[in-house]
Amino acid sequence: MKSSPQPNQPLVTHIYTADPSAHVYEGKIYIYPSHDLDHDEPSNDNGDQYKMEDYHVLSIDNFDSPVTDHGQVLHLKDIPWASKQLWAPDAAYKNNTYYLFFPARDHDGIFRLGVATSDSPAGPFNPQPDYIPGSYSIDPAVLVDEDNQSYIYFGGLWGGQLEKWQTGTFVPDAEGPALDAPAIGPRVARLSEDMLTFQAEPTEISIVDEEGKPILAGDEDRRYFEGPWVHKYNGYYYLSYSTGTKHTLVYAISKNPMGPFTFKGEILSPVIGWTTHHSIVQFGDKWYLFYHDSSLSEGVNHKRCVKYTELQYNADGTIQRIDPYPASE
Ligand code: FUB
Repeated sequence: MKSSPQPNQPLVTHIYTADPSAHVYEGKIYIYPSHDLDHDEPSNDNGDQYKMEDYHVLSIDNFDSPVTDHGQVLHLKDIPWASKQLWAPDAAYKNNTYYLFFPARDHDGIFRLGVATSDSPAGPFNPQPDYIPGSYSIDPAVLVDEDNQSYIYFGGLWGGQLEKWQTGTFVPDAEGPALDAPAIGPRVARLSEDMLTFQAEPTEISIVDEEGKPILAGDEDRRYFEGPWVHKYNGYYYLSYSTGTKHTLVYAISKNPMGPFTFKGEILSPVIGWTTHHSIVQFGDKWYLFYHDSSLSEGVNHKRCVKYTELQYNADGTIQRIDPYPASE
């Protein structure tokens, strides 16, 4: 008999998985991860080693039940506009439809965001023929707010190409800002009612310190790198993300889903492997962090595994920092 997933342990070991976006649909937890390919080619800062070609969906009825792998739900070959690298996806539910949002490089090598639809949270997903007009970069995360308005957050530095979009158009050789200039922020756009297009051009989110001053590009402990996630708690929007080079997950809060967001602190200390990427979801009366590390491959950055652990808030709404490798294990 298959066993139930344990906190801080790989959810599955038969495939490499990463970038978990977890949601509660139909009373179960569905996890939408990247599916890392098992290869031994060299790595670079452009992320060429992340050459994923398909998506699987995982689910658990609850934390006492085994993980189901629903198999391949979308493949690169079925996405007309995409050429390679199916990176971190997210899912959303609206209009009696499940939407899978995902990044991939188009046929010019530029990262774009696509959408695929299904009538089941477990897929399979049917991709739209073209990418979302006006979309770029990576790591889409979608929030369907209580008033039914949907927001898409996205963007990633380095291999995610966000530096190249500072002017609003793609500048292939663009560099990041000076270290004492405001850091590049993630992007946000309201989604159309049918979830297939942006209502307006994406805007840049400002992340500021407690005094309202922008976090600077040289502030690697706090500046945005990739992997945005937005959840709501006690009337606040929590934007959490990876700092990239410092390998931590951090968060900032706002009363407005479009920002500005005020930096608050760290959620998850560095994990094994270069990347860190997560989602936060409520199930019953508890909150959970889904994240990944490279422990399953003993540290190979592009062979990762998805894990979960409980997340706790303090009385003032701040989040307690999580150690991914607690001493009791
Ligand atoms: O999985 C490929 C990329 O690695 C993701 O898009 C980033 O967030 C990082 O986890």
